[in-house]
Amino acid sequence: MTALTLTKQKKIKFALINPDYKLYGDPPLGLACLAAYLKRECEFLKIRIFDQVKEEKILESLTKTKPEVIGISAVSQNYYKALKLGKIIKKILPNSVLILGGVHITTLPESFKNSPFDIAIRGEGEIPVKKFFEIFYKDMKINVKRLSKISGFMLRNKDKIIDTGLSETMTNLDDVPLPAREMLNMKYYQLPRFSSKKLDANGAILTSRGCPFACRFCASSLFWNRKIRFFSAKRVVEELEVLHYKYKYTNIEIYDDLFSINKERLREIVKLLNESSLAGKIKFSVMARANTFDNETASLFKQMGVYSLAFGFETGSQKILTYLKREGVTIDMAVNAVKIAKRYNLLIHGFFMTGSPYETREDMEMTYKFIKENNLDSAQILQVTPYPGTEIWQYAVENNIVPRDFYEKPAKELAEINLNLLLSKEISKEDFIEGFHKIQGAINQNKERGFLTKLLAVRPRHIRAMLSKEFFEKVNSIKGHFLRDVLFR
Ligand code: B12
Ligand code: SF4
Repeated sequence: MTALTLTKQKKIKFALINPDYKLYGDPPLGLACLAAYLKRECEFLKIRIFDQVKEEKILESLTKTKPEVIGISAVSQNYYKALKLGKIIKKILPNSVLILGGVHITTLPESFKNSPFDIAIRGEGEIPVKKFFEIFYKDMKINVKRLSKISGFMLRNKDKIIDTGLSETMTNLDDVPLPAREMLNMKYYQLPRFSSKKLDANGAILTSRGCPFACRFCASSLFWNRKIRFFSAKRVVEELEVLHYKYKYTNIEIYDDLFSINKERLREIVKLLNESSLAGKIKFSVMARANTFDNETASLFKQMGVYSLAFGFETGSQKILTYLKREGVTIDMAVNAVKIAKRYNLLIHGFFMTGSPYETREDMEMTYKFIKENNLDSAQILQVTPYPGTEIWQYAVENNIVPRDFYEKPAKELAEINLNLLLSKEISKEDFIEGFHKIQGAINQNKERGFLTKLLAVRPRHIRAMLSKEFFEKVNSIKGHFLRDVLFR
């Protein structure tokens, strides 16, 4: 790699790529936050985000514009795509600096060694990437000596790999500007969805970063170093105004792992929202955690305009719940959370997982019963997937269920059973399949009810949106995903 040259007046071109191309995708808010922050902090940058762009088109554009720095974002599930794209980019643009960021490399840093990336950023991106560009702007080459003193970097020094650990995080999240949605392909995130209340498009917002808990299957708390930080209530309402007035969303999904954990902030959000011109104009769906959900939270949700709650119930078996989420979380808390939500007339979606270590057919039966008895409005069951860095991953690797380079190849589609990934030794494959289908049967009964109700809500404008050129282009490119994505997400 040779040093690049740049006249001082010229801007450094920085391309940021989300390798997922998916019908009904979700906006990559992490990239949009990073871009907004860099735009403000590094005026010498010319940033472009590639989201919802096919690989051929990305490569065509990169070849033409030759950005000095190219960054790819990846969670484990799409790491193989980032790897493939990175290898091609390295061949066609050997002088561009290629950076990898996101959850995968943060939780499985060993992936860096045999990858085509020059640098990787581990953890929150804003501070290390800003520092990288401040140094890069002066030298126009990777200054390993200086970068190796900054946290958050993986670097190459001849044959050696340097890992400076997790990045420094922003102390005040409000210092991150509103996500640069104007740089995203927003039209793809404005299609009507069957999962929304009236089939409108779903907007998305993140009002905090992190989680203090330590569930054995979850990479999130690990990524954020088991800490949680919040955007202020004022900043949250400001972003909601943009989502509603600029992007016309009336349904908004709050992506946070634990939106309601800070009650004081929740009260403030409800107050500010109801005092603003947005009062009553937005319907929200949020994630909630059963052991932190109570009457006051439900009441605040109701006042705010929340109509749907998603709980990670995971299982109906106390033994498996204690294994997955550790001590202190009980099935009774889950049952109680359902009762409270119903009392406040909130729709309840339950996430469940099965195939966990130590799970038996009897444990699966308890999950089936939980779904049946609690009369949830909708639910989803997925097979437990080992994500790097988690205890479940460690178990899967130690028991030779997954190789360490598992995510370098395409993973099997979700919603399909993958018997090679069955983590429990206490259940036969046949019993697992039978149990899984039984649980899915209970869920589908609910889905059919919901689907028929929603069909009745279809309006001409939804049909018009679905008949758009882009819609068909995307459907054609991913036929297999159509029904699941459009109808049942
Ligand atoms: C919202 C969310 C979703 C949404 C939207 C995803 C999206 N497009 O953003 C939905 C519901 C669609 C979703 C789907 C999935 N998700 Co998700 N999701 C989240 C969640 C809750 C927040 C993500 C987020 O926006 N974070 C906030 C931003 C600021 O962080 P960020 O995106 O990581 O970006 C920062 C840094 O990583 C870095 N960075 C990111 N990219 C780059 C690139 C470069 C070049 C650089 C330098 C830096 C950099 O800078 C950013 C700013 O600081 C996280 C958990 C969490 N709280 O983080 C899980 C999480 C990321 N999801 C996870 C998973 C597993 C999935 C799915 C695979 C689930 C599934 N089984 O289908 C899919 C994969 C979809 C995909 N391809 O991204 C796991 C990832 C685990 C792993 N090891 O990969 C997480 C950590 C949750 C968990 N329980 O473990 N997800
Ligand atoms: S599953 Fe939810 S509560 Fe558990 S560690 Fe992950 S984000 Fe936190």
